[in-house]
Amino acid sequence: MSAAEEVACRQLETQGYTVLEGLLEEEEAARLDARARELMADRSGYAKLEGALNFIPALAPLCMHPAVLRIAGRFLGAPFYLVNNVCMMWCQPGAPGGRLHADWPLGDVPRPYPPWPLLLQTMWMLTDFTAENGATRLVPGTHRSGQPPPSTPVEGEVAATGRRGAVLIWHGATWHRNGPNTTPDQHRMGANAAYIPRFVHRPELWPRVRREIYQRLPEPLQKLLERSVEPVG
Ligand SMILES: O=C(O)CCC(=O)C(=O)O
Repeated sequence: MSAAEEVACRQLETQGYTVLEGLLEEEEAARLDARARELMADRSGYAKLEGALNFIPALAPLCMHPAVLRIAGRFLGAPFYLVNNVCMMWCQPGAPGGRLHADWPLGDVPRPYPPWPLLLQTMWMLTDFTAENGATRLVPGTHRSGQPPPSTPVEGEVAATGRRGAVLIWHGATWHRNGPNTTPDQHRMGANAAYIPRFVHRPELWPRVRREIYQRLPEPLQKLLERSVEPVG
């Protein structure tokens, strides 16, 4: 693991999230952003495209980026899996902020939640993420609370900002939401890929990868998706 990855792991342990800059070429991030926008018709403010690997196979290198896999291995043990295919999350100008939450599968888990992650989340920044354009907001340290967020306002939220090509990684128990996009004209596009340890498995919840797409993916990514591919026939 590189020194930057060690720092990222420490931040994940203490704050529940970290941002690694410059993992993806800015030009490639811009291409993926443009492709996602072409495919997404929803202009309602905060739009999602689930199962995006089926439509944008060029997302594959993000899902199996070696730095992300090393960090995921540290927190999830081996083997771990990619669960949600990939979900594009587009925060359009004027989009309202989301509701603070902890991630699946914690809604089904007795409290206090375990300290180790049942889900490790990544959000690839395909545009710059700024405090104004809807960068994901997180409440540092809340992954250690063992609880979901209260319904009352919470102090100490931080916007996870970064340049196009950075990746935000968070422990699924860290309270978070998309920030509001208060700009008139700046878009925020993220590609979300989530990893689970072997003992967490609910394939019926996630968009399966189409078999013809799966067969063309590199072998390491096929392994990460082997429980998420469409059945034969
Ligand atoms: O789009 C965002 O910044 C937030 C995403 C989110 O809340 C989630 O993936 O659980």
